[in-house]
Amino acid sequence: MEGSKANYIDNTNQIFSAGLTIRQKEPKNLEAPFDRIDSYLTPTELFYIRSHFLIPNLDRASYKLRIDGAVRSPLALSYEELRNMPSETRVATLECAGNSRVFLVPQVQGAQWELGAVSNAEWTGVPLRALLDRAGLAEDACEIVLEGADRGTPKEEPVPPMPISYTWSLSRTKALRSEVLIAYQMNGRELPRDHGFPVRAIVPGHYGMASVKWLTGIQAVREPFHGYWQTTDYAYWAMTEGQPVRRALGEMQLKSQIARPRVYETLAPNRVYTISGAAWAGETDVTAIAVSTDGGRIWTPAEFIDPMRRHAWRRWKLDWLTPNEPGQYTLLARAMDTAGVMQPDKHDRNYGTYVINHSLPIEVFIDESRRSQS
Ligand SMILES: Nc1nc2c(c(=O)[nH]1)N[C@H]1C(S)=C(S)[C@@H](COP(=O)(O)O)O[C@H]1N2
Ligand SMILES: [Mo]
Repeated sequence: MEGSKANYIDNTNQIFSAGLTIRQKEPKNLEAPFDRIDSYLTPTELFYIRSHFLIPNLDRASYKLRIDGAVRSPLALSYEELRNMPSETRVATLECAGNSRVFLVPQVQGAQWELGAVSNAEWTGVPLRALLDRAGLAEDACEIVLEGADRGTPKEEPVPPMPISYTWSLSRTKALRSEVLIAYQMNGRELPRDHGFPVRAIVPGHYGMASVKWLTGIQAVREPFHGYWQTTDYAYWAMTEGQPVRRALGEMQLKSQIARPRVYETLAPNRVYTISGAAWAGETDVTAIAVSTDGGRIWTPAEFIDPMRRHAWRRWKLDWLTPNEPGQYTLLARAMDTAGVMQPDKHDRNYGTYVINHSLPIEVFIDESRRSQS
């Protein structure tokens, strides 16, 4: 295999984990080491993996992508045909809606993600819009249902009456936006099996559940789609006219996370320590980060490492002269977007066990015994 990453990914396209944390062995749910975000793009072998069923084994030669439903000319594309269409490459951050769940008190059900169910990569593929144009999307199609090849019976009540595939629908508006890709490459190489080989959707700005892996079907529908994943699983209580209504999750909410120091790290007193992290948002841009080292009383602006780029995270840093006084200190980071909206300081319970985008407290210890170390 070509390239310097050949030692991580072999020719069967399986990732040899180099630093991912197992949250669930089967199906495969692995967390990225968020404290190691030294590069803007997360190396493919360190990108988090979130799967609901066993990973399907698709092969390029027999692969077909169906585009049907409310379209004038349904079609089925082979891998080669898809590869021969004009492609685009763009950077997008994926965050699982359950990222940071371990910070919820009291503890809730679900994978106990810490900070690493988020990663950033460069994706190459065909805009979904080009495929819908080619098939002739009907005027009255309101949603586009993306279907993956993985199947099974979910365990959460209410359990569907038969095995189901992983599906997610996008509004017509989002599906036609230029950023939505039907991707076959990640960081300049073929998609690894764990990340959707041979083809997946990438829905920048939305939580990860919309970026359907092992994509085999694209179906335009004339009625809103109410599949299991977006009603029972990834849904929340929205308020419309004073009434709570159940809605599918969508846009990622504004969030910053501290990567270093790590939770409960011990640091030397009276020494400059560079606090660093990353921040992202869904359909808006992150314009400022403030950091507190005293549990939220005083806030200091941090400096961005990466430029502002819609749908991609921005790493940031701040030099902190650690206190002379040993003890426990609580670090917080708070992002602000273009509209001046600030990251919340509490989890919104209407999101249940998802959308944990409040400022997460990182407790560290200033340790006297580290004073003498150089
Ligand atoms: N077919 C299929 N697509 C899927 C999933 C899945 O289980 N099956 N998981 C979704 C969820 S919840 C997330 S967060 C992202 C994770 O993508 P990754 O594993 O490449 O990080 O994939 C999404 N796409
Ligand atoms: Mo997710």
